[in-house]
Amino acid sequence: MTPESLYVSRRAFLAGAAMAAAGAALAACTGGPATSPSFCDGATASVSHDELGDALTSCQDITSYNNFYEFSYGKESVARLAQGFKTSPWTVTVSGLVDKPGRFSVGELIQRHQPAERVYRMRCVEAWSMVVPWTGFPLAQLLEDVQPKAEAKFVRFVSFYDAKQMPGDSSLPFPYFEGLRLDEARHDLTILATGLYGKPLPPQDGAPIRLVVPWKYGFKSAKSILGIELVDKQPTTFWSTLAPSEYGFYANVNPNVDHPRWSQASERRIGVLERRETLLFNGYDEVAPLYAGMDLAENY
Ligand SMILES: Nc1nc2c(c(=O)[nH]1)N[C@H]1C(S)=C(S)[C@@H](COP(=O)(O)O)O[C@H]1N2
Ligand SMILES: [Mo]
Repeated sequence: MTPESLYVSRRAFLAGAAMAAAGAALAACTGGPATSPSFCDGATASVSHDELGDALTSCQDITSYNNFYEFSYGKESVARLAQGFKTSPWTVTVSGLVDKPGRFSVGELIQRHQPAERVYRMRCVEAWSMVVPWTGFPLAQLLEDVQPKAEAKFVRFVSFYDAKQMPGDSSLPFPYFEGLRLDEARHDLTILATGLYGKPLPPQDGAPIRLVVPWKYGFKSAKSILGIELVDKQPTTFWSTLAPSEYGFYANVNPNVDHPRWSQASERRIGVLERRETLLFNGYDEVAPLYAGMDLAENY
C-alpha cells in the first residue's frame, strides 16, 4: 500500500466511523434502525409542516418505529418482520346494518374515492407522537355508499390476521378489532389511509388500507383492515378487552386524563428533543361537539 492509499482509506474509515456513530445516536433518539431506504427514496409530501407549524416526521422514522403486535412487540423489528406480508389482492367487506353491503377491492376503493394527502398528528397512548402525511379518503364516503340503516349506531373494524405470516405473540386475541361511534366514523377527519409520503402504505404501517382517527390515541387506528361492520351496540375493542381499566372505548387524546402507566400531560415527538404539551383532542378542536355534555374522564 502507498502512503496515500493508506491515508485515504484511513480518512474514509474515520469518516465512516463518524457517520456510523452519528447514525447510532440518531437511531437511539428516534427509536430505531432505519428500514430499507428504498421505500423512502422518492418519498414526497406537499408541505413540510402541519397546520400548527410542526415539522413532518421523517419517512424513515414513520416506517421504522411501529406498533403492530401481529408482527412483534418490538417497534423496531416490525418493518423487517412485515417485509414479505402479502397485501394484494385485498378485499374489504362492509356488512351489518346497511342497505347495500359490499365487498370492495382496495383498487376499486382507490379508483372511486381518489385518496388525497392528509397531514395528521399521530399520538400513541405511550406518549410519543409523529406528524404523518397520509394519503386517504373520508370513511364517510364509503359509509355513504353502503347506506347505514337507522338502527346502525357504531362501526366495528376487524384487521387481517394470519399466524403463518405474522410471527407476533399468538396468545393475543387476534384478529385486532376496534370500533367508533357512527358520528365519529362519519366525521370528515376520519379517513381510510392507503398511502403515506406519496406512496402506497408499507406493510408495517398497515398496508394496504388502515383507519386513521387523528384525535384519538393511535390504537384506535386499526391497520390492515378486512372488515367494516355497522352495528347497533357499542362494540368491544382489542385493548379494552385485554385491559379494561387502561383502555376505554373513546380513547380521545386528553392531557387531563392519565393512563395508569403513562401521564398524558406531555408527549415526545419522534425526532424532536424537547417534550411538548399534549393538546386536547390532539389539537383537533373541531371534534369537540361530538362529545358535548360527556364526561371525558368517565368515558376514557
Ligand atoms: N392491527 C393492528 N392495528 C394497530 C396496531 C396493532 O398492533 N395491530 N397498533 C396500534 C397502535 S398502538 C398504534 S400507536 C398505531 C401505530 O401506527 P404506525 O405504526 O403507522 O405509526 O397503530 C395502531 N393500529
Ligand atoms: Mo399506540
